[in-house]
Amino acid sequence: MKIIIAGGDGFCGWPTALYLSKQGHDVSILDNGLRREWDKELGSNSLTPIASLEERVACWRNLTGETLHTFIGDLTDYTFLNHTLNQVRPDVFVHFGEQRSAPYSMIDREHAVFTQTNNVVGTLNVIYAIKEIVPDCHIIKLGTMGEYGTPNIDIEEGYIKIQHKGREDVLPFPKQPGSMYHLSKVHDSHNLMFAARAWGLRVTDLNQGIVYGLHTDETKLDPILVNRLDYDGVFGTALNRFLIQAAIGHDLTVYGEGGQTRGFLNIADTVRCIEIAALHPADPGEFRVFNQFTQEFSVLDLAKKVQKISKEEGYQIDIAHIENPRFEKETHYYKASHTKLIELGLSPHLLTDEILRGIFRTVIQYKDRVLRDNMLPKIKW
Ligand code: NAD
Ligand code: USQ
Repeated sequence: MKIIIAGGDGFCGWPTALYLSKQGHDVSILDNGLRREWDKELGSNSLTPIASLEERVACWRNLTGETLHTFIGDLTDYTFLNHTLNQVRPDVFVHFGEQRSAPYSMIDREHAVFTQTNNVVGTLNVIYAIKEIVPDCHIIKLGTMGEYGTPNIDIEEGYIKIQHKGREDVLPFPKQPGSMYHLSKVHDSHNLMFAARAWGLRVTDLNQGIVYGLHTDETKLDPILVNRLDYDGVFGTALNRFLIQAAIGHDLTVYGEGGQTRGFLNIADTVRCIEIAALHPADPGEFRVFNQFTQEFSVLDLAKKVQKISKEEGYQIDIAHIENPRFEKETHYYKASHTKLIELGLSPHLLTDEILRGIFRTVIQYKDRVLRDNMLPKIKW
């Protein structure tokens, strides 16, 4: 298949591009390089030293003989997007290309407006360009489990059957997102659902949980191919942050009580989930939702797991319950359905001690690059 990966220079997009290229697909990366600029704005860095996109692509070609085409530009630039789609005429458009940090979106009004404009306008442009140029192309859009929030009932995969005043319907599952970023994903979902219904587009919305790990089989092949890994208080995510904190002897920063429970998955499962969605496209007019995670954990559970593994590796680390910078529930019910990707063939990499130890040993190699001042959260809402 001809596949465009928007956001293909990022944490999820880069390993996905490599993986799909290795499976024999003709892969094009579209990215505006903004993620690298946000590091400069925040005075931060990736734990791993990442090569430029040009170096990455050249290395992959030298190693495998495969070409990753690159289109450097912004999804909010319709002319650029139009040109790219006309040139590639993709069968699948994988959309990772958004501002994805909840704290970044909550810095101030400007960052909230930027996040929602970037994400919502970018996705609207994708919808219109595909409708105009390649209406049969399957849009695989990265949503987030955080669109649902933490309701006091089981979370379904996208839709819920509701009985009301003697009548019944299957309706989109209620959304209660927790940041301006998570809200942007809800707006995207609504726009995509409308486009599928109104114009017959094929859409899969992947409500992904929090991704952990960094390496896939492909990114391990050469240091130039290494994936980025965020650890700061803005872009770093739970579990990856805890592992890196343990590596530098920093207390594990559990926010508040730590009962916040979320869905998690290994980066190796992210790339496979995209492949599965691509191999089983949504029908024309279908807006399909998969909950893309493999296990649920509370953040305190994860901190305890990291504490145990690091102790076995000779690092004595404390868990600190620091003041929660976020507006969110710290103890709540959480049970989310996630069967559809499994039914289509996903065999998850579950979080064993072995896997955790492997990631810990990897991050240890890079620990001298950590900027300690960036570890504590500074953005509150
Ligand atoms: P990332 O920031 O590492 O990568 C996103 C990439 O998109 C970056 O390379 C950035 O430069 C590019 N980008 C952003 N806006 C763009 C635009 N307007 N035009 C072109 N390129 C643009 O993020 P990630 O962790 O790889 O996440 C990818 C997607 O997966 C996001 O949509 C995110 O919401 C979703 N997601 C991520 C996680 C996670 O734990 N990382 C979990 C759930 C969902
Ligand atoms: N948390 C801590 N300590 C930390 C960091 C986070 O306790 O040091 C807590 C947060 O308060 C929150 C939970 O861990 O309750 C998750 O926070 P996170 O920063 O790991 O994840 P989140 O802000 O939800 O965002 C990340 C990605 C985002 C993606 C989302 C998936 O950045 O792109 O959409 O995970 S989900 O959480 O399912 O919505």
